[in-house]
Amino acid sequence: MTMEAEAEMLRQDILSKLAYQVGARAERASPRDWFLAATLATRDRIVDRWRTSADEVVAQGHKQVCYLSMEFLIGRLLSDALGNMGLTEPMRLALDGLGVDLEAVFAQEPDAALGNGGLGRLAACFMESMASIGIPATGYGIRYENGLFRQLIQDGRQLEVPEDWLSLGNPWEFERSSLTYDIGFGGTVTQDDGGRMVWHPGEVVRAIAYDTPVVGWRGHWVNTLRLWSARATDPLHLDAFNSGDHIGAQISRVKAEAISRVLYPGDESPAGQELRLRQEYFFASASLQDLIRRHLRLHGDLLTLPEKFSVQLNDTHPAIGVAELMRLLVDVHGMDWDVAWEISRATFSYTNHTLMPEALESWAVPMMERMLPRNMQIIYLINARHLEQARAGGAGDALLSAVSLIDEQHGRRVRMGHLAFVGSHKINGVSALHTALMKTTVFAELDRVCPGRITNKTNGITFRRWLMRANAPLTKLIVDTIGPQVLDDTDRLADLAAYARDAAFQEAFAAQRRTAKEALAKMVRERTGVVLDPAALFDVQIKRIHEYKRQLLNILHTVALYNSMRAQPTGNWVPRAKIFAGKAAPSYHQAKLIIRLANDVAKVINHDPTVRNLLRVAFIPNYNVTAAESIIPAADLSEQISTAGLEASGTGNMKLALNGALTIGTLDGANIEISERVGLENIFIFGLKASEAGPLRRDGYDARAALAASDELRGVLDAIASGVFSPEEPDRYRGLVEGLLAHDNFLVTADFDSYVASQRQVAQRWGRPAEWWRSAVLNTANVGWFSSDRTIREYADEIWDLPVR
Ligand code: 26V
Repeated sequence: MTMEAEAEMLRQDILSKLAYQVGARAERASPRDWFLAATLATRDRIVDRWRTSADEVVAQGHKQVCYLSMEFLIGRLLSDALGNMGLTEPMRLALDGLGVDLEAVFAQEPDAALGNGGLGRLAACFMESMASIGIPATGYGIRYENGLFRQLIQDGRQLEVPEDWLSLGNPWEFERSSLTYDIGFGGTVTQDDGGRMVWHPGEVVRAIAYDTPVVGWRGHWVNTLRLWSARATDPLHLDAFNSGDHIGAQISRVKAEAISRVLYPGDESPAGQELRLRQEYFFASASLQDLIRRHLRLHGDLLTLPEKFSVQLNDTHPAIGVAELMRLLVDVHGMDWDVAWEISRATFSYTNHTLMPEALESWAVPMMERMLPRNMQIIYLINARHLEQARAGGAGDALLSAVSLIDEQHGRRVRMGHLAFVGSHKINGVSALHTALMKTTVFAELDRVCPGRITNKTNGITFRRWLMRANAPLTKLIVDTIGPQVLDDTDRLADLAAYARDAAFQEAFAAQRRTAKEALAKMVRERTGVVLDPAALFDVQIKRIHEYKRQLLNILHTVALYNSMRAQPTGNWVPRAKIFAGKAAPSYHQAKLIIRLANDVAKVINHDPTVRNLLRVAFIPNYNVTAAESIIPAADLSEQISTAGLEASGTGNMKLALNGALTIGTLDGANIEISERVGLENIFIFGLKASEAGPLRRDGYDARAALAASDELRGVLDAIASGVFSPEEPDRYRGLVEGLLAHDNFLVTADFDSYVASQRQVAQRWGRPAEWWRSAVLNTANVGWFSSDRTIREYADEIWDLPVR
């Protein structure tokens, strides 16, 4: 079909959707109406492939993946879906003919922020890659009515307001009102005459499925993202209502439906609340009940479950599923315990995303007993057998208490990481370093008792979203240079290396960057009032705000630059724009203080005429997937400066390098593997290594030596502590600076000098454009391996035992 013919058909469909589904007239349709109509027309085209994909799974009996994740940070879907279907240009043409601008339509779509950060975005990239490779998969999660909060910056401070992505309707989802499962909570457990355990829940909540199609590259395969929404089983609570207790009737409904109301906004610090455990059990149970129903329908016999399904646990959030699958197999389906355990372990595998001790989930035993009495009994049974085996293998008391599913040290808690580990046949880390550290820290003892299960799967990103869509002009340049095969095989990016020294190519590469920077400068001006010079070096740190990620180190460097520039305003400075974006957990006071400091520093620097053409600082509010898509193509320098050993992988590091930003970073997470591929000449590595930082942190690092040795550091900390950036409240940051000197847990002062020295090399390289752009091109050329298609192939091969087509 010609593009014009395709566009004409789309146009007719859009008009029909507009009239009959949106109920609007073309003459008076709002941008939102056009978005709905265009999306519905796109969705129709995906649905046909969705059905043929599902039919093929049935006909061929393919093995399938269930990806269980509390978070799917999918962002906007329309441009992704059109791009993968090859319909972007036909759609542009179709809308042009109606006097509607495609980009304006894209801008109408709310950003679905059903996740906090890296873990949730990884789940979204994986879903796209599984569809692109043609691996049958279902993503299971929660349909939060409110995703991650929207961040406002007011007087330099983070303010959280609710995000209501569903308020105007969601044209992507299909409500499956007949696909529901009942989820029990509380109550009692009895034994029936046959000896079977019977759970009588005190409360039952209904899970309703909402399906969203996930279309792969070139539209060959479509998978499903199935998100559960909570409903009261008896919404009116008629008994209570009729007896006059109108309020009581409402309360139980509200309590049930609260389960899918809102995403927990904390990342890396476990929310001890009951609601969180209710969310986890709710979605794990619904997903596993659905899995069993699907398996029985297709294959009839639960004994073959691991041959036909693999269940990946995305961190410990769905780990209660290990006990739940046992409950379903043994109690509900009457299977023998040992057989059920074999099947469970062969079905489950678990990905760990963080070693931070405070992020390892554990639940108080009394709460588990109250909320999930039968699951708690099952956990005890699993633990008894697990400890018995360990003892038989020669484990002594110390080892037994370390590998026990119950932590007896901290008031009896269930260790969810241990439960996931024991219940899985494979456990993976997300970068080579992270996996190695897993083996020597959190899972050292379990690795001894259950050897051979730990494996590495270095993270990846989908190039469709993070290169082709986010940076269409660069993609076009690449395709024009090395041919279109690169669109289907990311390894072909390596062919760009031949052009790294080519002056004309460098110029074209730099011109693309310049265009993206102009667009970002416009956005920053509109959203913050800060004026950025597109000719300046755009130095970018975008990620959740966390002490271990060390935005503070970057701010200290900003102040160091400022001090030096003011001391020598006519010096030979490289103009820089320091760009920050990221959200802090609402209860994470230190992280919020860092946001405030960044904004206060920005305010003073941006108003100081001495550095007007040399230094600007912008904090872009409300960082999300959509913001990332416009910041990443405009970045010259990528800040990946976590304390070594603490960032499990990072994936923003990959997105920025792919788009040709140079990394300044520590030897942490996937930075190490990036440096191995781009070459140490094309990356700026500084600071302590994990092998040095780990012991230093454990033994208690003393910042005073670093302070005594560095005039520059003293100058920076003095300025901040004395109120240079908070003149209206000079002591605002005194505590922060004193805290840093008293207990610098993340070794900010230890790495400061090395970081500043490395930043000087950055500036020198920028001053030699031919070298800079050569390095930039080599970054893009050498990171093809970080495609999530590669990661998924490794999972398929080594964890899921799936043939990859
Ligand atoms: C943990 C918790 C703890 C309980 C309360 C709510 C909550 C929400 C999210 C998380 C997980 C945060 C872990 C996370 O996002 N880790 C990141 O995972 C990325 C993908 O593997 C990886 O690249 C990052 O280095 C890692 O920080």
